[in-house]
Amino acid sequence: MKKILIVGAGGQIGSELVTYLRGIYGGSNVIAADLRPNEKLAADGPFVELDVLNQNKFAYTVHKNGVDTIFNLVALLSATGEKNPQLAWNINMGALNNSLEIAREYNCAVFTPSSIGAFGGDFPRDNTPQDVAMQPDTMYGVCKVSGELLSNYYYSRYGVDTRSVRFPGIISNVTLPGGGTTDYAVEIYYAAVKGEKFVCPVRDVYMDMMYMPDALRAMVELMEADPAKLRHRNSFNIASMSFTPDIIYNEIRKRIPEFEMTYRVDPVKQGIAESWPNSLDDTCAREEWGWKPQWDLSSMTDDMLEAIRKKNL
Ligand code: AKB
Repeated sequence: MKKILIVGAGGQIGSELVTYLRGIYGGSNVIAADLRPNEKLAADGPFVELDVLNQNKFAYTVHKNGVDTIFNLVALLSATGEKNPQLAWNINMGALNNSLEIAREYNCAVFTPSSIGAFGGDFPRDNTPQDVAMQPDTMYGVCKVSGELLSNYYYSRYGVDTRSVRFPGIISNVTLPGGGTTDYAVEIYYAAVKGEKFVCPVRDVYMDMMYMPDALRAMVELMEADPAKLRHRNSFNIASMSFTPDIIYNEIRKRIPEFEMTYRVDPVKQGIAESWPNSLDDTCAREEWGWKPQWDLSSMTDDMLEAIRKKNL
């Protein structure tokens, strides 16, 4: 990776990935692109206002800057996707299709995250294997499975170096997520620090989660991995922790005993959460490129509370 373009850079993952990659590869080698202007991302490196569905402008940006790696982070998430499935398909698949076509033309590697949302239907909920039938119930999941297949196709048919992980819910303290089923696990920390009662939209359901520093490291380690060792490409199960709302609530209460949580279940989010794995088996990622998480619920909770307190909200 020498010249990197991150599309969808203004989102929850992108806004931190830009900083992380600039720290590794140098500010001028990491171009951030987003639909909307973003002063923060433009402050310490190149920034392009880009609608990824505009294939000509996307291709021009890659060509003009000699880009060799594209991180495609454009996506409508699971809960938003259910409000407007056609829009979710057009954006999620349009961004991926353009990324792959441009990568084919300009010889780029492509990283596109898949998700625990790719699973659905009848499959083992606990320790969900890497390779299992995937019949997702959401448009987000349909896009993720289609994206995995399309990315593998571009690799086998055209030799495009496509790689991906199935992200759990990502927990972070820089940019808020939006429209996801796992968003509660970020929002709960903000409520706790602000001294507010948290109203949780899902109940008694385990979902895999991951702290952002592990997610950032996973993307770089996979993209830097020796291709000869990869038996899978799109997409690897990765895991670090799995909990229910009660479990994360009690972890926060160990530090803030007066914190209160109540439930107002959102049937759409609850249904989605129940259709996803309780926990993933990430053996293949561990064996093929050395994946190993560094954060657990307790260390993440300490770090999240400290970081959010510093924001003086
Ligand atoms: C969502 O909840 O939709 C996402 C995801 C797990 O992919 N955070």
